[in-house]
Amino acid sequence: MSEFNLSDYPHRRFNPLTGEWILVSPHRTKRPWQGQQERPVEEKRPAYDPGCYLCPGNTRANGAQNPPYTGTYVFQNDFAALLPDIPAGEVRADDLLVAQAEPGLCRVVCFSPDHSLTLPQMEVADIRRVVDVWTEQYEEIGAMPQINYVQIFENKGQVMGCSNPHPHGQIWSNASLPQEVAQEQRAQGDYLRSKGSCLLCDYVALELARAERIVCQNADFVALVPFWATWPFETMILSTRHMASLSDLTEGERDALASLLKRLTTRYDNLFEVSFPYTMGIHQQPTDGAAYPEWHLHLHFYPPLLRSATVKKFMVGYEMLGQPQRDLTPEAAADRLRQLSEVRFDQQ
Ligand code: H2U
Ligand code: ZN
Repeated sequence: MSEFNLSDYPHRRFNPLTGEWILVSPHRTKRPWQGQQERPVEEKRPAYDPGCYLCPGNTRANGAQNPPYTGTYVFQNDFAALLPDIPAGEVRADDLLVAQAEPGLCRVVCFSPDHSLTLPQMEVADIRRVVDVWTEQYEEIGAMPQINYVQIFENKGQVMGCSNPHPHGQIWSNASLPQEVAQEQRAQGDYLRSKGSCLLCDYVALELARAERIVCQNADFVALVPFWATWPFETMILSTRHMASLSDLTEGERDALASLLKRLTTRYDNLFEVSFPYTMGIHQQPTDGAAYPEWHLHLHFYPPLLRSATVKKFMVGYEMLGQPQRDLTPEAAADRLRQLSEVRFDQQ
Protein backbone atom coordinates (compact mmCIF):
# COMPACT_ATOMS: atom_id res chain seq x y z
CA MET A 1 0.00 0.00 0.00
CA SER A 2 1.41 3.39 -0.92
CA GLU A 3 1.44 6.36 1.41
CA PHE A 4 -1.76 8.28 2.15
CA ASN A 5 -2.51 11.07 -0.26
CA LEU A 6 -5.51 13.27 -1.03
CA SER A 7 -5.99 12.15 -4.62
CA ASP A 8 -6.20 8.36 -4.08
CA TYR A 9 -7.72 7.57 -0.69
CA PRO A 10 -11.00 8.34 1.08
CA HIS A 11 -10.52 11.06 3.63
CA ARG A 12 -12.42 13.75 5.44
CA ARG A 13 -11.62 17.42 5.11
CA PHE A 14 -12.18 20.10 7.72
CA ASN A 15 -14.00 23.32 6.93
CA PRO A 16 -12.34 25.87 9.24
CA LEU A 17 -15.01 28.46 8.42
CA THR A 18 -17.88 26.38 9.76
CA GLY A 19 -16.16 23.73 11.88
CA GLU A 20 -17.81 20.98 9.77
CA TRP A 21 -16.26 18.01 8.00
CA ILE A 22 -16.79 16.66 4.52
CA LEU A 23 -16.07 13.16 3.21
CA VAL A 24 -14.01 12.94 -0.02
CA SER A 25 -13.94 9.69 -2.03
CA PRO A 26 -11.49 10.35 -4.89
CA HIS A 27 -11.02 6.64 -5.75
CA ARG A 28 -14.56 6.64 -7.17
CA THR A 29 -13.60 9.03 -9.95
CA LYS A 30 -10.87 6.70 -11.24
CA ARG A 31 -13.30 5.43 -13.87
CA PRO A 32 -12.74 7.29 -17.14
CA TRP A 33 -14.55 10.52 -17.83
CA GLN A 34 -17.46 9.80 -20.16
CA GLY A 35 -17.48 13.31 -21.47
CA GLN A 36 -20.32 15.53 -22.41
CA GLN A 37 -23.64 13.95 -23.27
CA GLU A 38 -26.79 15.99 -23.50
CA ARG A 39 -26.53 19.69 -24.08
CA PRO A 40 -29.91 21.41 -23.97
CA VAL A 41 -30.30 24.13 -26.53
CA GLU A 42 -30.17 27.49 -24.79
CA GLU A 43 -33.51 29.22 -24.99
CA LYS A 44 -33.02 32.65 -26.45
CA ARG A 45 -34.81 35.21 -24.35
CA PRO A 46 -36.02 38.58 -25.61
CA ALA A 47 -34.47 41.75 -24.14
CA TYR A 48 -37.95 42.67 -22.95
CA ASP A 49 -40.67 40.21 -21.89
CA PRO A 50 -44.14 41.70 -21.42
CA GLY A 51 -45.02 38.83 -19.06
CA CYS A 52 -41.98 39.28 -16.76
CA TYR A 53 -42.67 40.88 -13.39
CA LEU A 54 -39.14 42.29 -13.22
CA CYS A 55 -38.87 43.97 -16.64
CA PRO A 56 -39.04 47.81 -16.70
CA GLY A 57 -42.56 49.25 -16.80
CA ASN A 58 -44.26 45.91 -16.05
CA THR A 59 -46.79 45.22 -13.33
CA ARG A 60 -45.75 42.93 -10.49
CA ALA A 61 -47.83 40.17 -8.89
CA ASN A 62 -49.20 42.53 -6.22
CA GLY A 63 -50.22 45.20 -8.72
CA ALA A 64 -47.25 47.57 -8.20
CA GLN A 65 -45.67 48.89 -11.38
CA ASN A 66 -41.91 48.90 -12.05
CA PRO A 67 -40.52 52.24 -13.24
CA PRO A 68 -38.93 52.38 -16.71
CA TYR A 69 -35.53 51.74 -15.10
CA THR A 70 -32.38 51.75 -17.23
CA GLY A 71 -29.73 50.39 -14.86
CA THR A 72 -30.32 48.50 -11.64
CA TYR A 73 -33.62 48.56 -9.77
CA VAL A 74 -34.36 47.67 -6.14
CA PHE A 75 -37.79 47.09 -4.61
CA GLN A 76 -39.28 45.70 -1.44
CA ASN A 77 -40.07 42.00 -1.92
CA ASP A 78 -43.85 41.75 -2.35
CA PHE A 79 -43.86 38.34 -0.67
CA ALA A 80 -41.19 39.02 1.92
CA ALA A 81 -40.15 36.21 4.25
CA LEU A 82 -39.30 38.76 6.93
CA LEU A 83 -41.36 41.77 7.96
CA PRO A 84 -40.21 44.94 9.74
CA ASP A 85 -43.17 45.76 11.95
CA ILE A 86 -44.01 42.75 14.05
CA PRO A 87 -44.50 42.53 17.81
CA ALA A 88 -41.54 41.40 19.91
CA GLY A 89 -42.05 38.15 21.78
CA GLU A 90 -40.88 34.66 22.49
CA VAL A 91 -42.11 31.20 23.42
CA ARG A 92 -40.13 29.02 25.79
CA ALA A 93 -41.29 25.78 27.41
CA ASP A 94 -38.75 23.63 29.27
CA ASP A 95 -35.98 24.67 26.87
CA LEU A 96 -37.62 22.35 24.35
CA LEU A 97 -40.19 24.52 22.66
CA VAL A 98 -38.26 27.70 21.91
CA ALA A 99 -39.19 30.44 19.46
CA GLN A 100 -38.45 34.15 19.05
CA ALA A 101 -40.07 36.87 16.94
CA GLU A 102 -37.75 37.75 14.06
CA PRO A 103 -38.16 41.18 12.45
CA GLY A 104 -36.47 41.88 9.13
CA LEU A 105 -36.73 43.16 5.61
CA CYS A 106 -36.48 41.62 2.11
CA ARG A 107 -35.72 43.33 -1.17
CA VAL A 108 -35.25 42.28 -4.77
CA VAL A 109 -32.38 43.71 -6.85
CA CYS A 110 -32.73 43.73 -10.65
CA PHE A 111 -29.21 43.66 -12.10
CA SER A 112 -30.18 44.98 -15.54
CA PRO A 113 -33.26 46.09 -17.48
CA ASP A 114 -32.31 43.55 -20.17
CA HIS A 115 -34.36 40.39 -19.65
CA SER A 116 -32.08 38.32 -21.91
CA LEU A 117 -28.90 38.72 -19.87
CA THR A 118 -27.23 36.96 -16.94
CA LEU A 119 -24.21 38.19 -14.95
CA PRO A 120 -21.60 36.59 -17.26
CA GLN A 121 -23.30 38.19 -20.27
CA MET A 122 -23.32 41.68 -18.77
CA GLU A 123 -20.59 44.26 -19.39
CA VAL A 124 -18.10 44.66 -16.53
CA ALA A 125 -19.18 48.32 -16.18
CA ASP A 126 -22.77 47.18 -15.62
CA ILE A 127 -21.74 44.50 -13.12
CA ARG A 128 -19.83 47.27 -11.36
CA ARG A 129 -23.17 49.08 -10.95
CA VAL A 130 -24.52 45.94 -9.31
CA VAL A 131 -21.55 45.98 -6.89
CA ASP A 132 -22.37 49.63 -6.15
CA VAL A 133 -26.03 48.80 -5.46
CA TRP A 134 -25.11 45.88 -3.21
CA THR A 135 -22.85 48.24 -1.24
CA GLU A 136 -25.52 50.96 -0.97
CA GLN A 137 -28.14 48.45 0.12
CA TYR A 138 -25.79 46.86 2.67
CA GLU A 139 -25.22 50.30 4.17
CA GLU A 140 -28.80 51.56 3.98
CA ILE A 141 -30.47 48.41 5.34
CA GLY A 142 -27.63 47.77 7.79
CA ALA A 143 -28.17 51.23 9.32
CA MET A 144 -31.75 50.33 10.32
CA PRO A 145 -31.90 49.83 14.10
CA GLN A 146 -33.67 46.46 13.94
CA ILE A 147 -31.32 45.02 11.33
CA ASN A 148 -28.10 43.38 12.45
CA TYR A 149 -27.25 41.32 9.38
CA VAL A 150 -27.76 41.85 5.64
CA GLN A 151 -27.63 38.76 3.42
CA ILE A 152 -27.16 39.56 -0.27
CA PHE A 153 -27.58 36.59 -2.62
CA GLU A 154 -28.54 35.39 -6.08
CA ASN A 155 -30.45 32.23 -6.94
CA LYS A 156 -29.75 31.48 -10.58
CA GLY A 157 -31.51 28.86 -12.67
CA GLN A 158 -34.66 26.84 -12.33
CA VAL A 159 -32.93 23.97 -10.54
CA MET A 160 -32.12 26.42 -7.75
CA GLY A 161 -35.78 27.34 -7.43
CA CYS A 162 -35.34 30.67 -9.16
CA SER A 163 -38.75 31.81 -10.29
CA ASN A 164 -37.72 34.15 -13.09
CA PRO A 165 -34.78 34.26 -15.55
CA HIS A 166 -34.61 38.07 -15.47
CA PRO A 167 -31.16 38.91 -14.01
CA HIS A 168 -31.82 39.59 -10.34
CA GLY A 169 -30.81 38.80 -6.81
CA GLN A 170 -32.29 39.19 -3.37
CA ILE A 171 -31.50 40.73 -0.02
CA TRP A 172 -32.84 39.28 3.20
CA SER A 173 -31.93 41.08 6.39
CA ASN A 174 -32.84 40.41 9.98
CA ALA A 175 -32.24 41.05 13.64
CA SER A 176 -30.42 37.86 14.58
CA LEU A 177 -27.38 36.38 12.84
CA PRO A 178 -28.36 33.62 10.41
CA GLN A 179 -26.89 30.23 11.30
CA GLU A 180 -24.22 29.95 8.55
CA VAL A 181 -23.03 33.45 9.32
CA ALA A 182 -22.96 32.81 13.06
CA GLN A 183 -20.83 29.68 12.49
CA GLU A 184 -18.39 31.57 10.28
CA GLN A 185 -18.22 34.41 12.75
CA ARG A 186 -17.43 32.07 15.63
CA ALA A 187 -14.70 30.33 13.62
CA GLN A 188 -13.11 33.57 12.44
CA GLY A 189 -13.25 34.99 15.98
CA ASP A 190 -11.73 31.88 17.56
CA TYR A 191 -8.96 31.86 14.95
CA LEU A 192 -8.11 35.52 15.47
CA ARG A 193 -8.00 35.06 19.25
CA SER A 194 -5.84 31.94 19.12
CA LYS A 195 -3.48 32.80 16.23
CA GLY A 196 -3.54 36.58 16.29
CA SER A 197 -4.26 36.77 12.54
CA CYS A 198 -7.26 36.61 10.19
CA LEU A 199 -8.40 33.12 9.17
CA LEU A 200 -9.22 34.04 5.57
CA CYS A 201 -6.12 36.26 5.11
CA ASP A 202 -4.00 33.29 6.15
CA TYR A 203 -6.07 30.95 3.96
CA VAL A 204 -5.78 33.13 0.84
CA ALA A 205 -2.02 33.42 1.34
CA LEU A 206 -1.74 29.63 1.64
CA GLU A 207 -3.84 29.01 -1.48
CA LEU A 208 -1.91 31.59 -3.51
CA ALA A 209 1.36 29.96 -2.47
CA ARG A 210 0.17 26.44 -3.38
CA ALA A 211 -1.78 27.39 -6.52
CA GLU A 212 -3.62 24.01 -6.57
CA ARG A 213 -7.15 25.30 -6.18
CA ILE A 214 -7.01 28.80 -7.72
CA VAL A 215 -9.41 29.28 -10.65
CA CYS A 216 -8.64 32.89 -11.60
CA GLN A 217 -7.51 36.07 -9.90
CA ASN A 218 -6.66 39.73 -10.26
CA ALA A 219 -4.73 42.14 -8.05
CA ASP A 220 -7.56 42.48 -5.51
CA PHE A 221 -9.58 39.25 -5.58
CA VAL A 222 -9.06 35.50 -5.93
CA ALA A 223 -11.59 32.91 -7.12
CA LEU A 224 -10.79 29.42 -5.84
CA VAL A 225 -12.30 26.04 -5.06
CA PRO A 226 -12.03 25.86 -1.27
CA PHE A 227 -10.11 22.89 0.16
CA TRP A 228 -13.33 21.92 1.97
CA ALA A 229 -15.72 22.45 -1.00
CA THR A 230 -18.95 20.46 -0.69
CA TRP A 231 -20.68 21.14 -4.02
CA PRO A 232 -18.86 19.70 -7.08
CA PHE A 233 -17.78 23.05 -8.53
CA GLU A 234 -18.18 25.19 -5.43
CA THR A 235 -16.01 28.30 -5.37
CA MET A 236 -15.27 31.29 -3.19
CA ILE A 237 -14.23 34.79 -4.18
CA LEU A 238 -12.03 36.36 -1.51
CA SER A 239 -10.48 39.79 -1.26
CA THR A 240 -6.68 39.58 -1.02
CA ARG A 241 -6.69 42.63 1.29
CA HIS A 242 -8.23 42.27 4.72
CA MET A 243 -11.64 43.93 4.78
CA ALA A 244 -14.83 43.26 6.68
CA SER A 245 -17.50 44.38 4.22
CA LEU A 246 -18.35 45.83 0.82
CA SER A 247 -18.13 49.28 2.45
CA ASP A 248 -14.35 48.90 2.66
CA LEU A 249 -13.89 48.48 -1.11
CA THR A 250 -12.00 51.20 -2.96
CA GLU A 251 -13.24 52.30 -6.39
CA GLY A 252 -10.58 50.11 -8.00
CA GLU A 253 -11.54 47.12 -5.87
CA ARG A 254 -15.20 47.47 -6.87
CA ASP A 255 -14.12 47.29 -10.52
CA ALA A 256 -11.87 44.33 -9.73
CA LEU A 257 -14.73 42.45 -8.06
CA ALA A 258 -17.05 43.15 -11.01
CA SER A 259 -14.41 41.89 -13.42
CA LEU A 260 -13.72 38.70 -11.47
CA LEU A 261 -17.47 38.02 -11.15
CA LYS A 262 -17.76 38.12 -14.93
CA ARG A 263 -14.68 35.95 -15.47
CA LEU A 264 -15.71 33.28 -12.96
CA THR A 265 -19.36 33.07 -14.07
CA THR A 266 -18.25 32.89 -17.73
CA ARG A 267 -16.04 29.91 -16.87
CA TYR A 268 -19.05 28.35 -15.14
CA ASP A 269 -21.22 28.79 -18.25
CA ASN A 270 -18.47 27.24 -20.37
CA LEU A 271 -18.19 24.15 -18.16
CA PHE A 272 -21.29 22.46 -19.61
CA GLU A 273 -22.11 25.12 -22.23
CA VAL A 274 -25.30 26.21 -20.51
CA SER A 275 -26.35 29.09 -18.31
CA PHE A 276 -24.84 27.62 -15.13
CA PRO A 277 -27.17 27.50 -12.13
CA TYR A 278 -25.95 28.38 -8.66
CA THR A 279 -26.72 30.05 -5.39
CA MET A 280 -24.27 32.84 -4.76
CA GLY A 281 -24.05 34.97 -1.62
CA ILE A 282 -21.92 37.60 0.03
CA HIS A 283 -20.73 37.08 3.59
CA GLN A 284 -19.60 40.13 5.48
CA GLN A 285 -19.64 41.63 8.95
CA PRO A 286 -22.87 42.16 10.91
CA THR A 287 -24.37 45.63 10.97
CA ASP A 288 -25.07 45.97 14.70
CA GLY A 289 -22.37 48.63 15.01
CA ALA A 290 -19.85 46.48 16.90
CA ALA A 291 -16.28 46.06 15.63
CA TYR A 292 -15.51 42.75 13.92
CA PRO A 293 -11.77 42.60 13.22
CA GLU A 294 -12.15 38.87 12.50
CA TRP A 295 -14.54 39.30 9.54
CA HIS A 296 -13.10 38.90 6.03
CA LEU A 297 -15.37 39.72 3.06
CA HIS A 298 -16.04 36.77 0.75
CA LEU A 299 -18.55 35.36 -1.71
CA HIS A 300 -19.69 31.73 -1.92
CA PHE A 301 -20.87 30.06 -5.11
CA TYR A 302 -22.81 26.84 -4.54
CA PRO A 303 -23.63 25.24 -7.92
CA PRO A 304 -25.48 21.91 -8.04
CA LEU A 305 -24.36 20.58 -11.45
CA LEU A 306 -22.08 17.56 -11.34
CA ARG A 307 -21.42 15.94 -14.71
CA SER A 308 -23.47 17.76 -17.33
CA ALA A 309 -26.15 20.37 -17.85
CA THR A 310 -28.70 18.04 -16.28
CA VAL A 311 -26.86 15.67 -13.93
CA LYS A 312 -26.80 17.36 -10.58
CA LYS A 313 -25.56 16.59 -7.14
CA PHE A 314 -28.12 15.64 -4.50
CA MET A 315 -27.51 15.97 -0.80
CA VAL A 316 -29.42 12.86 0.28
CA GLY A 317 -28.94 9.61 2.18
CA TYR A 318 -25.61 9.60 4.01
CA GLU A 319 -25.26 13.32 3.40
CA MET A 320 -28.46 14.13 5.27
CA LEU A 321 -27.85 11.58 8.01
CA GLY A 322 -24.08 11.65 8.32
CA GLN A 323 -22.08 14.27 6.48
CA PRO A 324 -21.69 15.73 3.00
CA GLN A 325 -19.62 13.67 0.56
CA ARG A 326 -17.98 14.24 -2.80
CA ASP A 327 -16.08 12.13 -5.34
CA LEU A 328 -14.42 14.74 -7.56
CA THR A 329 -11.63 16.33 -5.53
CA PRO A 330 -11.61 20.11 -5.11
CA GLU A 331 -8.21 20.07 -6.86
CA ALA A 332 -9.66 18.29 -9.92
CA ALA A 333 -12.64 20.68 -9.97
CA ALA A 334 -10.32 23.70 -9.85
CA ASP A 335 -8.22 22.20 -12.62
CA ARG A 336 -11.25 21.84 -14.90
CA LEU A 337 -12.49 25.36 -14.18
CA ARG A 338 -8.98 26.72 -14.74
CA GLN A 339 -8.78 25.19 -18.20
CA LEU A 340 -11.96 26.86 -19.42
CA SER A 341 -12.10 29.98 -21.57
CA GLU A 342 -13.16 33.37 -20.23
CA VAL A 343 -15.02 34.01 -23.48
CA ARG A 344 -18.57 32.65 -23.22
CA PHE A 345 -19.20 29.63 -25.48
CA ASP A 346 -21.76 31.43 -27.61
CA GLN A 347 -19.25 34.19 -28.35
CA GLN A 348 -16.33 31.96 -29.31
P1 H2U B 1 -36.12 34.21 -6.97
O1 H2U B 1 -34.87 35.05 -6.96
O2 H2U B 1 -35.94 32.95 -6.18
O3 H2U B 1 -36.67 34.00 -8.34
O4 H2U B 1 -37.23 35.08 -6.23
C1 H2U B 1 -37.72 36.28 -6.74
C2 H2U B 1 -38.37 37.05 -5.62
O5 H2U B 1 -39.21 38.04 -6.19
C3 H2U B 1 -39.24 36.20 -4.71
O6 H2U B 1 -38.71 36.30 -3.41
C4 H2U B 1 -40.34 38.20 -5.38
C5 H2U B 1 -40.62 36.83 -4.81
O7 H2U B 1 -41.21 36.95 -3.55
N1 H2U B 1 -41.41 38.75 -6.19
C6 H2U B 1 -41.93 40.00 -5.91
O8 H2U B 1 -41.50 40.62 -4.94
N2 H2U B 1 -42.91 40.53 -6.70
C7 H2U B 1 -43.45 39.88 -7.76
O9 H2U B 1 -44.30 40.43 -8.45
C8 H2U B 1 -43.07 38.48 -8.06
C9 H2U B 1 -41.91 37.94 -7.28
ZN1 ZN C 1 -37.70 40.57 -17.41
